[in-house]
Amino acid sequence: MKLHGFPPSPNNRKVLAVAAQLDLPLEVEWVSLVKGEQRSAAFLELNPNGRTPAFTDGEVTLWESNAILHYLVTRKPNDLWPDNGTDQADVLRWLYWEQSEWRKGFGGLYWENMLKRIFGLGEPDPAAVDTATTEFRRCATVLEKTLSRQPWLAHYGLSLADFAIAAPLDNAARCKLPLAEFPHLADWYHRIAALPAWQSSLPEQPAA
Ligand SMILES: N[C@@H](CCC(=O)N[C@@H](CS)C(=O)NCC(=O)O)C(=O)O
Repeated sequence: MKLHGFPPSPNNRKVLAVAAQLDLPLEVEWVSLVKGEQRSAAFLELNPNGRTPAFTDGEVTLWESNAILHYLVTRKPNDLWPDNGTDQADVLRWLYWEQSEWRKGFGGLYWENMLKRIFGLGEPDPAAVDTATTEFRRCATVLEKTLSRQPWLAHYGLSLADFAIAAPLDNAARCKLPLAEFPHLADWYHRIAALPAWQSSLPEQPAA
């Protein structure tokens, strides 16, 4: 199994962490977003969207990070994907939310406070930082409410949803995500970050 991607970015990071948690061997072929390698002809053969990650396993080629997570959990028995339909719907709800809402929740601050510098596009714009901070707070409030009632995002226990949604929080300090305003969310992230699989799959971060 091979991840073709840029390990530090959240949609790639989650794949590395889930593979480590399941103890599945996963090779990594770096596709540098900093160098624009996601637009190379070779990468577009794997993912015509020109976005990372792409994933291959023998004849199988997949893109969309959450589909890749689902592929991984079907490889061996595990608890990250539940076996009854109600719990599956609970996990899926969070995976869809991650792609539709959470992406916007952290994405603005990622861009302003980290990615602009990495791409040499200048300093954060204060007005954009304000808007992005409001968006982060909107999404973080949803997580905070859930995590004030239960230890993990899905009712039944630790699941793919936790791995997918925790992935961007590795860069909380660098991106100035106001995580400390959300104590249950911060505590949940620290519990995930303490998992041996999370630690063993921590990627190298690009320099600004
Ligand atoms: N829905 C896609 C999103 C993929 C995505 O946005 N990947 C980012 C990195 S996290 C990327 O490759 N961006 C580079 C670009 O858009 O040029 C997934 O979950 O795989």
